[in-house]
Amino acid sequence: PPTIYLKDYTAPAYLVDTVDLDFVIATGATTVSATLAMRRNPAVAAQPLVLDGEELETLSVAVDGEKVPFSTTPTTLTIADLPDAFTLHTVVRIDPDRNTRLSGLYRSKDGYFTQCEAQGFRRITWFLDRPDVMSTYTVTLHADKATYPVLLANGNPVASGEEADGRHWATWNDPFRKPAYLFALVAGKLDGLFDTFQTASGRSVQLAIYVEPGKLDQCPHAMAALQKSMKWDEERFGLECDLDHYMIVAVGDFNMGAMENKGLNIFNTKYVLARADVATDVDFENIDRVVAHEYFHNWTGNRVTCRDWFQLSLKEGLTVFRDQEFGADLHNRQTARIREVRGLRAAQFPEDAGPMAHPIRPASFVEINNFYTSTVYEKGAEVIRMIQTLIGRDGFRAGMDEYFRRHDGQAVTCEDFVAAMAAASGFDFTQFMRWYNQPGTPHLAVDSVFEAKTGRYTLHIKQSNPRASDNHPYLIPIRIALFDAGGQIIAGSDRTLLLTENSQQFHFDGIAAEPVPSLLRDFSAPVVLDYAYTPQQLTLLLAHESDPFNAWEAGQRLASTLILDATAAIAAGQAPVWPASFVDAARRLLQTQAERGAAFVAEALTLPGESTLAEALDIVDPDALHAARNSLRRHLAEQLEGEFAGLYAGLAPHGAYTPSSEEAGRRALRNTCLAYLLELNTPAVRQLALQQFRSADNMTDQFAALAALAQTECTERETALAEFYQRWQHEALVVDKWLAVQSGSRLPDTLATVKRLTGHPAFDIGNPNKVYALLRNFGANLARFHTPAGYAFLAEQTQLLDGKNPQVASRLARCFDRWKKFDGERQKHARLALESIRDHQGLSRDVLEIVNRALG
Ligand code: HT7
Ligand code: ZN
Repeated sequence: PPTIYLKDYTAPAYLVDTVDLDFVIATGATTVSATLAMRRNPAVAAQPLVLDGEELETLSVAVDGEKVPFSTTPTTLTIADLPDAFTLHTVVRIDPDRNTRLSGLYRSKDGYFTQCEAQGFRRITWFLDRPDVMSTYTVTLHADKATYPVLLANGNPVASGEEADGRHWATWNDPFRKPAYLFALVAGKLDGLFDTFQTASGRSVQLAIYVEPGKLDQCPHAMAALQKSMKWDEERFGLECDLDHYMIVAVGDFNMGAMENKGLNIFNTKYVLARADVATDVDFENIDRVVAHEYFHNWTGNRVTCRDWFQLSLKEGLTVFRDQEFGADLHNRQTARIREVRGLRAAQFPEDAGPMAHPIRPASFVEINNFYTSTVYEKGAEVIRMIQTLIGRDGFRAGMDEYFRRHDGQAVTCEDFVAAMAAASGFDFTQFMRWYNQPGTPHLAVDSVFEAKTGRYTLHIKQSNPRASDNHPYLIPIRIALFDAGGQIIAGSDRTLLLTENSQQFHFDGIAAEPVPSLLRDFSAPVVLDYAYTPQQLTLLLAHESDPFNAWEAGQRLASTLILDATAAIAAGQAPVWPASFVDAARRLLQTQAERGAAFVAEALTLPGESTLAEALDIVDPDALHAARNSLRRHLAEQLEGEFAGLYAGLAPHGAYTPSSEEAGRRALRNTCLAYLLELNTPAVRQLALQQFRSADNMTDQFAALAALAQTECTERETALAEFYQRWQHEALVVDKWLAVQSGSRLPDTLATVKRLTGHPAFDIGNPNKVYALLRNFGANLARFHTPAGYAFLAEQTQLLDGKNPQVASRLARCFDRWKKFDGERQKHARLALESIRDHQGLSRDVLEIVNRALG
C-alpha cells in the first residue's frame, strides 16, 4: 500500500459549497442520492475531478442534469472536462447491514449509525473526502417509522412527514460549513433524555441524549457533564455554544470512544451510560472527560479544523489538554495530573520507544486510522501544556482568542496554532516546533554540584533523543524547587528553567547547605529525567514536596529502583531484598491520609505498572519482573497488615454512594488496602473481600473486590466471578468488566481462560468493546501474554478480526509493539507470530502497516 507524505500536500482542485443528501434506508440496501454544488478551486491549476469512494455501487452520475462520461476504480470516480462551477448528482447503493468495519454507515442493535472520521464518508457517497473541503449540508432520511422512529442528522430539524408503507422522513440542515468527517446521521429506536442550556449571551440550546430503550436512568450523569462542560468553556476560554441543538447518541458498537460530529455526537455507550450500581468511580470520571472532550471539539476541531490528517494533533492534543483541565477543575487537580502521567508512561512512552514512534505531527502514514495514537493525543496534550507553561495561563488564553480571531471557519495547520500563541504572547516558538516534528522521548541527564565556600549550587542538564533525526536541542521548560534538609523550599529557588541547549548549567546562589532538587515539578515536560537521587532524598521529597506530582514521583522512583534491582536478583536466582526504610515511608504515607487526601495516598501506594517498569530494562524477563513487583506488594502487606486493616475499617462508607471526588478518593484508598491485604491470601481476608463484593451498593466497591479476588487462586474468586456474571449478564458494559478482570489476571492459566472465553456467549468478536476487554487487555498482561502460546493466540485472533474490522484488528496487533525488548526465545516466537499475520491472505493495510513496522 502507498505511503502518504505531509510534504506532498496540495490544496483541493475543487470545492464543494453545498451538499444535499437523501438516504432511503431499508434492510439489505440503502440508497444515497447526493447533489453537490461544486466549483474549481481558483488557486489550483485545472485538472479532472477525482472523487473518493469505497464499497459504493454507483447507480448514476450526472453533471448539471446531464449524464456524463466518468471512470471508476474501486476507490475513485473521475470526471474530466468540467465547467468552472456545476452541480454534480450521484446515486449510489450501500449495504450498512453488512458493514462490519463500523466506518461509514452501519447497523447496530438499535438502528443505523455513522462514523466518518477519518475517511468514512467516502463509504457513504462519492466525495472529496478531505478535511480542507468544507460545505453546508442538508440531509433527508427516509426509513420505516415503527422500527426507526428517531431520525437525526447534523444541525437543525427543518421538516418531517409520513410516507407510504408505514415509512417516514425527516430533513435536517446544518448552517455551519464543515468537512465530511463531521457528518453524522442516526436512524433508530432510541429513548431520549432532554434538557436545555442557557448560554452566557442568553441563547437557549436544546440538549438531547439518545440511548437504547430502557436505559434512560443511566443518562443523567452524562447530561450533567455536558452542562458543566458548556459552562466551563464559557468561563475558562470564553467559548459559547453556537448551536440550537446539541445531541449525543450512544451506540454499543463503536470503534473508539466517541465522535464530535457537528451537533450530533455519537458515543460509545461506555462513555454515556452510568448508574451507581453499574459504573465505577473511574467510569463516572471518564464520562465527564469524554463528554467534555467531544463538546470542546465544537470549537477546537469543528469551528477551526485540520487542513489535512497530519495535523490531527492540532485538534486532538489541544482538546485533550482542555478536557484534562476541565477534569482537574471538576475533580482533583493533584491526582488528575498523577493519572495523566501514569497513563503517558504506560502507553505513550513505550509507543515513542517502539516501532510505531512518530512525531505528534507525523510526516507520513499508510493508514491514518493507525495514527489516532497516544502520541497524537496524550503527548500532543503535553505539548500544549508546555506552551501554557511557557507563556502563562493568561498568555495562553490570549493565544486561544487570537487563534479563533484568525482562523474561525478555516482548516489550518499546527503552525497556525503556534503562530497565534506567539503573536499573542511575544514568545518565540521557533525552537519549540521541534516537539511537533520529532519522534521519541527526550532524556535529561542531570548532575548537581554544591560549593559550600561560595554557596553556589549548580545543576548541569544534558538533553538527548536517540530517536530524533538530528541532535538539535529541544526547548524544554523544567519546573524546579530546591529543598533544605528540613523539607522546606529554599526561598527563591522555585522557578521554571528553560533548557535550550544540549548541555546547559543553571546556578543558584546564596545556598547554605547542599539542597535536594525537586526536578520537573508537575511533570512540566514529557521527558525521562535521570538524576542520581539517594533513597534519603527521595524519602524527603515524598514526605515534604508540596507539589503533589513530585511527591508521588519520589515514591515511584523509590519503588522502581527496588523492583528493578529485585528483578535482576530473581533472574539470577536470588531472593529480593526490601529495605525497612521503604516500608517506613509507606507507613508514614498511610498515616498522612487526613492531610494529603485519600486519593493521593491511594496513588502513592500504587506501585509502577509492569509495562512502565519494563521500559527501563534493555531485555525484559517478564516473569522475574512480575515476581519482583508481586513480592514487594506482598512484603508491604505483611509489614503493614495492621495499618491496611485499620484504614480499611476506618474508611468504611458512611451513607449512600455519591460519585464525588472526595468519596471516590476514600473508596480508592480503601480498595487499595483491600487489594494489599489479599496479597496475604488468608481465609479471613478472602471472606472480607467476598463480603464486600456481595454487600456493596455500588459498582466501584463491588468491582474492586472482584478485581482483587481475580488475582488470587481461591474458591472465593470463582464464586464471585460466577455471581457477577449471573447478576450482570444483561448489562453489556458490566460484562466487559467481567471479561477484562479475567484477561488481566496474573493467574498462570489466564491464557487458557481467555481462549475459553472467546467461545463464551458473553464474547463477540464483532463488538470492539468486547475485543478490547478480552483480547487487547490480555495483550497488555505482560507476564501472561509474552509467551510463545500467547503470541500465537493473539496472532490468530488478529487475523480473524481483520476480516471483519481492520481498525480494531490493527489496535490488537499493537500488542506486539515491544516484542524486541524480550529475550531471544520469546523474540523467535513473536517474529513467527508477526510473520504469520503479515502473510495472511487479504490482510488490511491497517494491520499490514503495524506488522511491517514491528518487523522492520
Ligand atoms: N475525533 C474522534 C476520532 C474517532 C475516530 C477515528 C477513527 C476511527 C473511529 C473514530 N471514532 C472517533 C474522537 C475524538 O478524539 O474525539
Ligand atoms: Zn478528540
